[in-house]
Amino acid sequence: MTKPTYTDYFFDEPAYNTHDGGYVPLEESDAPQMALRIPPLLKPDKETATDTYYTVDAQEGETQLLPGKKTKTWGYNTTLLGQTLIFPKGKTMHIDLKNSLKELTTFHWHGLNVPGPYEDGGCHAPVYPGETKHIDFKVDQPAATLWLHAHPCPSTAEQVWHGLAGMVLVTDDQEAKLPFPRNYGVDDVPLVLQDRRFHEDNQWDYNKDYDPDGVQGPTPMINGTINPYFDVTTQRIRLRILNGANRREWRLHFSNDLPFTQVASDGGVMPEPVNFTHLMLTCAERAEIIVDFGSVKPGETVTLYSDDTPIVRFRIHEYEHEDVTLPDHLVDIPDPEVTADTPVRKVVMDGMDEYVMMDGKKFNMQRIDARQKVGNVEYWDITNNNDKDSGMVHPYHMHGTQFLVVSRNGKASYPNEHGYKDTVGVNPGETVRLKVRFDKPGVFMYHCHIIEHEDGGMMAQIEAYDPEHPKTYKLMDMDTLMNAFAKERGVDVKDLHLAGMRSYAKMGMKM
Ligand SMILES: [Cu+2]
Repeated sequence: MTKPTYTDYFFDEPAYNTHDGGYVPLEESDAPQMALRIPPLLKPDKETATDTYYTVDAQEGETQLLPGKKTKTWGYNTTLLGQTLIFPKGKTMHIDLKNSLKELTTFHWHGLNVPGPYEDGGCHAPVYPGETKHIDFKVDQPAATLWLHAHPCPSTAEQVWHGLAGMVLVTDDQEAKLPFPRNYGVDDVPLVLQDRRFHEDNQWDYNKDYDPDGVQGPTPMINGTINPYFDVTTQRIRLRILNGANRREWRLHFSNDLPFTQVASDGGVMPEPVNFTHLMLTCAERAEIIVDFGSVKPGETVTLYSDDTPIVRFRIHEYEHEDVTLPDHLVDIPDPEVTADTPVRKVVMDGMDEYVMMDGKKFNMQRIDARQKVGNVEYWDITNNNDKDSGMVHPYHMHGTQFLVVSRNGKASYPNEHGYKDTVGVNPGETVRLKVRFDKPGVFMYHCHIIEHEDGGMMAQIEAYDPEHPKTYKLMDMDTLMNAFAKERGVDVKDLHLAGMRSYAKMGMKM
């Protein structure tokens, strides 16, 4: 059976962020082309058959992004973005979280099924400057492309903008048996998609570029590279694409509409591969795609675009021909059973600009908005209340779980949404039904992943509880965090400016 090749982006076109007055279109930089940076693999401090020890160090530095002055950037174990961590399924990880920055941060493992809120690393788990905290957890989920990013509300957006975002690859035996390229950096390549605006002396200026609907820049930055090219030396490559932008959607396609195959989404390998010529990713979503250059001659270049802007040039070199057909069925994934009594929970993402809310409220760190028993399955109906013609797609993300996308406005979910996900784009006026189960206890956040919306309060939190082992959590509060930020920045708390604060102020609400 020949599988269809999808040629559109699925999403409602009027909801593309291009309609908004504040939208910043991408522009090709006139900087000289540079080899795509490949984030190095982070070397474990120690490794045994069952345990791996890492130190993740959040640090400041300078990175040569454009000719001339280096740009001040932040990163994990490097000056920008991160070194890639490998988490083999079944192993116990022991991680020192070191903060070498001048201000507090947190280490959030986006997509990782670990207990919350401390291991998960949201706003309740600050690591103060000069401090090292330690976490341990067992890797308990299938192979997937996850990521690590800062999550210190209400300054998550600014810290991610500075560069605190790294790749995390979960590996397992099942994925290892599939005919996928997996030679890291050669034919298995992470692709972190971000955008920045360069100001005087090649510097970034988050506050100058601030937009409550999400900060954007005109210049594509891929793995922290401006105008990158990648030398292709194999017929097929696997791209692990992460939308690491604060707000931008990426509408991806190759030159000559070269088709490609998506094999994994946020939570891992999909039951079936899906063929595309065009793919849209909303913020924080991941897609692993396999591109076959078998129809391209050595010496030619295949360009990856977002809309009409080139973002990576793949220079095709001599390669050994291979004849690999992906199976029609890749993996079986568990589909938790539901009954007529399965509860339906309703979540509403509301507003734009500073007026964003979740269920009519702005986020409050001390308030638990919902509770769900560990191991129970519930439907979650996520509604985007924005106006159909003038609203935005809100990428909805949950900590502490990978969910299934059941339907969109009662109709079938998109063909590449049949695997596990942790982030899903919800169109204006749409309700997306999810099937949600928590396997680990904790307090977990759920929110819009346009990071400025999250900082502005389009966020809530749930306690996943185990009645057999009740727990109490020490939840952080905004005053403590704001006082800490003020002290670290050497300003009075009334003169402190963090991204989300003005959204609360504008609505007359306290954080
Ligand atoms: Cu949003």
